[in-house]
Amino acid sequence: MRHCDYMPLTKARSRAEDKVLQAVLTTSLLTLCGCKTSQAVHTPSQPALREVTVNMGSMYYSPDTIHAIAGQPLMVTFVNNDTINHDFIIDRGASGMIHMFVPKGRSIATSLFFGEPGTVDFICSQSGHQAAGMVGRIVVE
Ligand SMILES: [Cu+2]
Repeated sequence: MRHCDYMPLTKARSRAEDKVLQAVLTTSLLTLCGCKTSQAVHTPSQPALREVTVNMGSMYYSPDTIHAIAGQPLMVTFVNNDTINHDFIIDRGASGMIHMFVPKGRSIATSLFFGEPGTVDFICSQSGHQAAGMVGRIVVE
Protein backbone atom coordinates (compact mmCIF):
# COMPACT_ATOMS: atom_id res chain seq x y z
CA MET A 1 0.00 0.00 0.00
CA ARG A 2 1.24 3.43 -0.83
CA HIS A 3 2.19 5.59 2.10
CA CYS A 4 -0.06 8.55 2.62
CA ASP A 5 1.07 12.12 2.61
CA TYR A 6 1.24 14.12 5.76
CA MET A 7 2.37 17.47 6.97
CA PRO A 8 2.42 19.15 10.34
CA LEU A 9 0.09 22.14 10.35
CA THR A 10 1.16 23.56 13.66
CA LYS A 11 3.64 22.71 16.30
CA ALA A 12 3.08 22.97 20.01
CA ARG A 13 -0.07 25.01 19.70
CA SER A 14 -1.52 25.61 23.11
CA ARG A 15 -4.60 23.80 24.34
CA ALA A 16 -6.28 27.16 24.94
CA GLU A 17 -5.84 28.18 21.31
CA ASP A 18 -7.29 24.87 20.21
CA LYS A 19 -10.38 25.50 22.27
CA VAL A 20 -10.76 28.91 20.68
CA LEU A 21 -10.56 27.39 17.21
CA GLN A 22 -13.04 24.73 18.16
CA ALA A 23 -15.38 27.37 19.56
CA VAL A 24 -15.18 29.36 16.34
CA LEU A 25 -16.02 26.30 14.26
CA THR A 26 -18.92 25.42 16.53
CA THR A 27 -20.25 28.97 16.34
CA SER A 28 -20.12 28.86 12.55
CA LEU A 29 -22.08 25.64 12.46
CA LEU A 30 -24.70 26.97 14.86
CA THR A 31 -25.09 30.05 12.69
CA LEU A 32 -25.69 27.86 9.67
CA CYS A 33 -28.32 25.86 11.50
CA GLY A 34 -30.22 29.05 12.24
CA CYS A 35 -30.49 29.98 8.55
CA LYS A 36 -31.86 26.86 6.97
CA THR A 37 -33.81 28.66 4.27
CA SER A 38 -31.05 31.00 3.21
CA GLN A 39 -29.04 30.18 0.11
CA ALA A 40 -26.58 32.96 0.77
CA VAL A 41 -24.92 31.29 3.72
CA HIS A 42 -21.33 30.41 3.09
CA THR A 43 -20.46 26.87 4.04
CA PRO A 44 -17.24 26.73 6.05
CA SER A 45 -14.48 25.31 3.90
CA GLN A 46 -12.68 23.80 6.87
CA PRO A 47 -13.79 20.32 7.88
CA ALA A 48 -14.56 19.70 11.53
CA LEU A 49 -11.46 19.37 13.64
CA ARG A 50 -10.93 15.87 14.93
CA GLU A 51 -9.03 15.49 18.18
CA VAL A 52 -7.35 12.66 20.02
CA THR A 53 -5.29 12.53 23.19
CA VAL A 54 -2.39 10.08 23.37
CA ASN A 55 -0.91 9.31 26.77
CA MET A 56 2.78 8.47 26.94
CA GLY A 57 3.76 6.08 29.71
CA SER A 58 6.44 3.59 30.58
CA MET A 59 7.20 2.15 27.14
CA TYR A 60 3.75 2.61 25.69
CA TYR A 61 1.40 4.97 23.91
CA SER A 62 -2.24 4.83 24.95
CA PRO A 63 -4.05 4.45 22.69
CA ASP A 64 -1.40 2.94 20.43
CA THR A 65 -3.64 3.06 17.39
CA ILE A 66 -4.99 6.40 16.18
CA HIS A 67 -7.68 6.82 13.55
CA ALA A 68 -7.60 9.68 11.08
CA ILE A 69 -9.61 10.59 8.02
CA ALA A 70 -7.85 11.41 4.79
CA GLY A 71 -8.18 15.07 3.96
CA GLN A 72 -9.15 16.13 7.46
CA PRO A 73 -6.74 17.60 10.00
CA LEU A 74 -6.31 15.59 13.17
CA MET A 75 -5.30 17.41 16.36
CA VAL A 76 -3.19 15.11 18.49
CA THR A 77 -2.33 16.02 22.07
CA PHE A 78 0.52 14.03 23.56
CA VAL A 79 0.43 13.86 27.35
CA ASN A 80 3.57 12.68 29.08
CA ASN A 81 2.84 12.10 32.76
CA ASP A 82 5.73 9.66 32.97
CA THR A 83 8.89 10.34 34.96
CA ILE A 84 11.07 10.19 31.83
CA ASN A 85 11.07 11.96 28.46
CA HIS A 86 9.37 10.49 25.42
CA ASP A 87 8.89 11.50 21.82
CA PHE A 88 6.82 10.79 18.74
CA ILE A 89 8.41 10.17 15.39
CA ILE A 90 6.98 9.44 11.97
CA ASP A 91 9.91 8.72 9.68
CA ARG A 92 9.08 8.55 5.98
CA GLY A 93 12.62 8.69 4.70
CA ALA A 94 12.88 11.05 1.76
CA SER A 95 9.27 12.12 2.27
CA GLY A 96 10.19 13.73 5.54
CA MET A 97 9.93 13.28 9.27
CA ILE A 98 7.76 14.49 12.08
CA HIS A 99 9.44 14.61 15.47
CA MET A 100 7.62 15.77 18.58
CA PHE A 101 9.71 15.74 21.75
CA VAL A 102 7.56 15.60 24.88
CA PRO A 103 9.50 16.18 28.10
CA LYS A 104 8.38 14.40 31.24
CA GLY A 105 5.40 16.05 32.85
CA ARG A 106 4.52 18.03 29.72
CA SER A 107 1.95 17.86 26.96
CA ILE A 108 2.24 19.03 23.37
CA ALA A 109 -0.42 19.30 20.68
CA THR A 110 0.07 19.18 16.95
CA SER A 111 -2.12 18.91 13.89
CA LEU A 112 -1.46 16.09 11.45
CA PHE A 113 -2.86 15.96 7.95
CA PHE A 114 -2.99 12.84 5.80
CA GLY A 115 -3.88 13.20 2.15
CA GLU A 116 -4.63 9.55 1.41
CA PRO A 117 -5.86 6.45 3.21
CA GLY A 118 -3.21 4.11 4.53
CA THR A 119 -1.29 3.25 7.65
CA VAL A 120 1.57 5.15 9.25
CA ASP A 121 3.75 3.75 12.00
CA PHE A 122 5.23 5.91 14.73
CA ILE A 123 7.82 5.23 17.40
CA CYS A 124 9.49 6.70 20.45
CA SER A 125 13.15 7.24 19.62
CA GLN A 126 14.39 7.62 23.18
CA SER A 127 17.07 5.03 23.92
CA GLY A 128 15.59 1.55 24.07
CA HIS A 129 11.96 2.65 24.01
CA GLN A 130 11.07 1.35 20.54
CA ALA A 131 12.65 -2.02 21.32
CA ALA A 132 10.67 -2.14 24.56
CA GLY A 133 7.43 -1.75 22.61
CA MET A 134 6.85 1.99 22.54
CA VAL A 135 5.38 2.03 19.05
CA GLY A 136 2.04 2.88 17.51
CA ARG A 137 0.11 3.20 14.29
CA ILE A 138 -2.10 5.75 12.62
CA VAL A 139 -4.86 4.29 10.47
CA VAL A 140 -6.05 6.76 7.84
CA GLU A 141 -9.46 5.93 6.42
CU1 LIG B 1 9.56 6.78 25.05
